[in-house]
Amino acid sequence: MKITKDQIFDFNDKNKSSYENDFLNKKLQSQGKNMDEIIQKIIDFQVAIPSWALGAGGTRFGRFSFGGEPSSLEQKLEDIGLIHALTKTAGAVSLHIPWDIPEDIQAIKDIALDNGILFDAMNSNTFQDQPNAKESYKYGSLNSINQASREYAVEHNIEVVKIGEKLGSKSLTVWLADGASFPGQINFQKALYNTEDSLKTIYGNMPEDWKLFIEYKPYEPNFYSTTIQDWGTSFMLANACGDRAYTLVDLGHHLPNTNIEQIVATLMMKGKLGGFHFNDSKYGDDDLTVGAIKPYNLFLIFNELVYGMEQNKHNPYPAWMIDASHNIKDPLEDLIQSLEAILIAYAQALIVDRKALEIAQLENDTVTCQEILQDAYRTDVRGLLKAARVQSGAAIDPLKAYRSFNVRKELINERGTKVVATGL
Ligand code: PSV
Ligand code: MN
Ligand code: MN
Repeated sequence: MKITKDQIFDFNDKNKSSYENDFLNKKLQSQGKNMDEIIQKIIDFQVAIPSWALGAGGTRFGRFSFGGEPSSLEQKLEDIGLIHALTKTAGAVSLHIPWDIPEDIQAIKDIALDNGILFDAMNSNTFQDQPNAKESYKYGSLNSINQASREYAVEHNIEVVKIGEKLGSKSLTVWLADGASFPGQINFQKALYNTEDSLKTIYGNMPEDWKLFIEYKPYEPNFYSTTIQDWGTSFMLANACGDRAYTLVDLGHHLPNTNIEQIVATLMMKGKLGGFHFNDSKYGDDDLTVGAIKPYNLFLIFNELVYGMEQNKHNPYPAWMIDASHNIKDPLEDLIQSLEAILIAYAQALIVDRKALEIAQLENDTVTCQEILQDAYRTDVRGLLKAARVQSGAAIDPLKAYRSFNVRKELINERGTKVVATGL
């Protein structure tokens, strides 16, 4: 199925009455801000969709089919194309190897081009043993005490880079399940040493214009220790690798109540925030829809991201990706909801009165500081998103358009009720 420009145009024509930005425009002008520039920033914000977010939902306890799931990489790209046609915010895909090994590279590139999709970071997989694997990752991969497993994992990452090069990707994300489930199981220092050594080898084998993103996570699947447990460990490893190695922040990879916005600020100040995975959580790495649980927290994080993007020019523009799971929802609807939450938080951060905030901070006027942030957070910025969408050719209300175009029904008609097993 393909959504045409005419369909979107007709939909927008029927739904155009619903937004009004005059009041907000006056307010922004009084702060010396230009609303058109803010709208342009919203249009420019593109978030990669991971290929594993499009299949049947659920958890390791069970997966539930909803019908019309993509059963090939081609179909996954088509699904992202649908989301991109509706939102104009999902112009990239993040692939996972070996879940997504492209058989015909040119054909895959053609489909991506046709749908306006770029290839963002490649993800390697050294947390599962594949059928016919020569070595096992049962006791670790890049950190393994077993040299053969380590080398096998390094080789896999180099292979992923090679596939990514053919597709036009420019970065590799490494997330490791490596750690220990019981005290005494591994030697912490040897595990960290081996991880650093392996990452340096991978980094040394990447093309000069590639970036390495090192993801951290405090626990799961190992429940006693994870070798790259926190941003500090990732930062240290990135520094050991070199200039083009960065830390990747995944919102779900923190212990409860961690001050993620402060981590963002620290990394950006040091020019080391490379990648960002969006999701939301109540307890741990729940991978819930972005903004579903803690939208104010998301805003505070975006507040630091916007500040960093404006102030820390030595920090590269971060690679944004959604890393959430839809569980019982239609994945395309869930991704549209996530994109909406991301853009709302971003727009709210863009309208923060930074000059007034700086003055209030200089005066130690804590009350005014809080008022300024909450004023932005409590502003309804959905009109800005609608204006951005009209300008970029997206649907003014992507979720409503998705339903009114009967996308899921069409996909079920085309593809039947297949279930895709890949995914987390
Ligand atoms: C596992 O926690 C995880 O969700 C990480 O966040 C990675 O980014 C993703 O899997 C893909 O490997
Ligand atoms: Mn992640
Ligand atoms: Mn995760």
